Amino acid sequence: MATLKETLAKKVPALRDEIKAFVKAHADKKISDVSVAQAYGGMRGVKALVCDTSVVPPDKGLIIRGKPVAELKNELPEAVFYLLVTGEMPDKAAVEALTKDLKARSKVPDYVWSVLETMPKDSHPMVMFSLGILAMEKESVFRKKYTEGMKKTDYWNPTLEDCLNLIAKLPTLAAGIYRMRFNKGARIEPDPNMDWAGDFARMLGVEDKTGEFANLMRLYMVLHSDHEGGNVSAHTCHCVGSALSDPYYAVSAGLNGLAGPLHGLANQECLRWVIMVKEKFGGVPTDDQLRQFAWDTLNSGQVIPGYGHAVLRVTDPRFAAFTEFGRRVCKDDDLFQIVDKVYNVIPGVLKEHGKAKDPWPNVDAASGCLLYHFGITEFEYYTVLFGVSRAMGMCSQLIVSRALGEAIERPKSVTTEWMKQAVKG
Ligand code: HAX
Repeated sequence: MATLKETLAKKVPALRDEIKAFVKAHADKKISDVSVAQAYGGMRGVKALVCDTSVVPPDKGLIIRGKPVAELKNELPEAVFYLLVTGEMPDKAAVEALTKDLKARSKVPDYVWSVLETMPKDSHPMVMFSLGILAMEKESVFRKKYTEGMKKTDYWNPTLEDCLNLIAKLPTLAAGIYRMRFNKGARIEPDPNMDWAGDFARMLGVEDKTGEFANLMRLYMVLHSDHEGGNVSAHTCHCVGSALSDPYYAVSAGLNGLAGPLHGLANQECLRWVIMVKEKFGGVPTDDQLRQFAWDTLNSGQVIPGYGHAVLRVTDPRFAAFTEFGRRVCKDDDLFQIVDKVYNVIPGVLKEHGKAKDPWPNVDAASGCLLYHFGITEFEYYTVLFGVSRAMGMCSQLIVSRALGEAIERPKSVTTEWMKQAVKG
């Protein structure tokens, strides 16, 4: 058994040397060209970032450190975090040690609750979540060590400490926000004997006689954990972290990007759309009714939430994992049946519509109806769950960046006038 920190400490020096030598040997080799369309079009496809925690091949979907996400769906999120950070799958004892370590760090300072209690009652839960993390910045070990004076080669160590503290506290913080924001009663304290995601499920206070809600939370936390480096939340976190802002600043910033409707907020939008379908047709519609409803959405200038992706060009394997769970646990649920039917109808509609490059469902298309089934009916909260999970990916990317001593981000921007001159040339 080697703890996460021991494994990382063993790997970091060799990894740093390997990358240094690689860059020195190939410094001038070109890996990407940039077109005018890419510069104005969200830099889609430009290869200018390095992220070793995961890749998303358009025809396969998420692969974490060489393992397709479908192979990880029965693992605990703690094991996946260990894998993300170190590139190695931990043994059972190492997972247990990490769970224990996280539980020992899981208390949220009282001043955070005081800050959140002063917020307007109708604040978005993502604002509360992001602010709660930012409020905890004074706990940063990285900032303290940096202020005292620290060698660059040591940066990864306090970054890891901050990330472990942060990840440990996120379920407590997120569950407390759920109970506060939606008047669910007093906060439920962490249980030191439970796993990270199972305890999160318990602290939310959702009734769970079968234990399947805890299983859903474990699956949810694994599936949303990482999605390479260029998506808005990961890239924002990386960019802010590259200025050596500590993980509290960087993760809070990344979550503010996750809160956008084209990114993580799509899961709340998606369920809203499915419920509109159910209300309009008084239950599960026919294929023709659903097709017409989808066209009405598109013709009114809106997107079909949960469908399309900037990188993927197949059904998202994370969607497939959620629908497999739904078929096992709630196949007769009306909303789940609509989600299943939407999958049969929407890709055809989007193909006919002819705009979306990817007509297939992404991760957000199925998760909401499962949460709703277990009684989490407050859509506005869904992105917070996504955020708790995605913090694992953002943190692992930050730890690796600090271990490699990556530079501050500073790409060159140009003016439209410069572009006009450049295309003439
Ligand atoms: N419904 C309708 N139109 C869509 C569409 C959808 N689901 N997906 C893409 N399009 C449209 C785009 O709006 C764009 O139209 P314009 O040319 O008029 O601007 C056109 O098709 C081309 O877009 P694209 O290249 O296929 O897609 P992008 O890389 O620009 O955007 C998005 C990817 C995910 C933002 C997009 O597919 C979308 O808006 N989907 C719906 C929202 C959604 O599900 N977001 C969550 C994505 C997963 C995620 O990050 N979760 O966090």
